Amino acid sequence: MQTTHYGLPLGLPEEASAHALQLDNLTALVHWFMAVLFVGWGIFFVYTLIRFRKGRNPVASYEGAKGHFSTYGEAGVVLIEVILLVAFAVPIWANRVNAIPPEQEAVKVRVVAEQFAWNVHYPGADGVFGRTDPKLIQAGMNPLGLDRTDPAAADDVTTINQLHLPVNRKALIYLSSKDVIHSFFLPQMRVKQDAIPGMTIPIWFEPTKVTPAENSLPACAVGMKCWEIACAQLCGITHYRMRGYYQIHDEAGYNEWLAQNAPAPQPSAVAPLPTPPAPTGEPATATGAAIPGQNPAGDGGPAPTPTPPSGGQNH
Ligand SMILES: [Cu+2]
Repeated sequence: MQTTHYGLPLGLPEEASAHALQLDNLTALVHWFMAVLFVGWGIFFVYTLIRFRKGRNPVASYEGAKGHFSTYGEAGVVLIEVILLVAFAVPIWANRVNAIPPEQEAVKVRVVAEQFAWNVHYPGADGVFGRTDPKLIQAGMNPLGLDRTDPAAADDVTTINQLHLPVNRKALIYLSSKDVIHSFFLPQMRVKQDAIPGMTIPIWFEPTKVTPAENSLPACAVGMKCWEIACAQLCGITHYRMRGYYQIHDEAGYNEWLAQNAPAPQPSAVAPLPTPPAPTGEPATATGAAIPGQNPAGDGGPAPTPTPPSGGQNH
């Protein structure tokens, strides 16, 4: 099972995305390059110990080296590095990272990191993400602040710490964070990107392998062998347990998962109508007690607004 790249057993997780092999080959190449530099400079170091030993050079030369060899050498190194950067690194980066596929070609998902979880938002059948509003965020109930009254939000699927994607289709993830800098890491996809508050960063990749059964729920939970969404940025006191899991399905399995998790269509929208808001004898106390507990922002202003949705969710 152990694979090698240019003769090196890197011991990396399996390659399950289209660009994984290229990335691993580059990693191996860089290791070989480092080995050559290490040996080369090691030999040079030993040479200087012998060549400039005290016995042969009792008095240090105050004039130093003559000639232009070192100048040419340094200019040569700069030139090679410029070529590596301009001719290779920048174009490869632009192709792999910045060439974001058109939305209609890709499966698009929003991932919003927070201390200490991954919130995942699918646009649903209409392909449009419903409106979100920080004022609607309720810990546990609505961590994304999704406005279910928005028509585009009616079919949206949300999950916590679960990402599901189809194989052989480009995945386009819009990554952001609610609080601090996190890092979204999918080891088998060879994807790692910082999530930065105030920014929405697109990431794309193409899964090429369906997650093996032993790495899929429920089997993987027992042996802790799930394909993991790891947070690769120390983000707070329980950073270590900021772990989600992700699963790559075949097309049918993915559609089945989506269908199973799609919200029930009409009843929730209809429910508030026949049930008018109960007249509250002590509005200030009742709403005041409910809102701060659910919403850390504690926006006391629009007190009547949060009441109807919570009545609707009871149905
Ligand atoms: Cu984190």
